Amino acid sequence: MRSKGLRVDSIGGDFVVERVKATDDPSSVGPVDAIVFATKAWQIPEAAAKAKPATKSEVNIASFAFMPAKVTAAAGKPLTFVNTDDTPHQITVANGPRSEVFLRGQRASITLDKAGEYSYICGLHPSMKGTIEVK
Ligand SMILES: [Cu+2]
Repeated sequence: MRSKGLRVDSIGGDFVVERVKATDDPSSVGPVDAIVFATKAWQIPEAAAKAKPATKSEVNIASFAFMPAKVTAAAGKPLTFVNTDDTPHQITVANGPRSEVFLRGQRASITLDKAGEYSYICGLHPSMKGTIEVK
């Protein structure tokens, strides 16, 4: 698949998806349009454990974007942001808290105490936008 793409034979018409990201590490995939999850039967328990959704609230920052752009957090619990960019970032909630500036590989957390929907930006790059729904 990495070299030839993914050929799909379909009654709606055959096609080839030319750019396919094939990996054995689901955590490295990031946001995608669709996932084909293929594994050998005896590897199901191991593969399923790797594909488990994250249980804690965490937002990744990569290529000047928050992923996911909209996240749900629990009231009163810290929401953590992980910077994977080479650039520093700073979480700035509209009419709310602001994180310290944090660098590549660093984490920053903010805590929102009241339920509601909050918009936030990067204080250093205001075009970076995200939404936090606090429940
Ligand atoms: Cu930034």
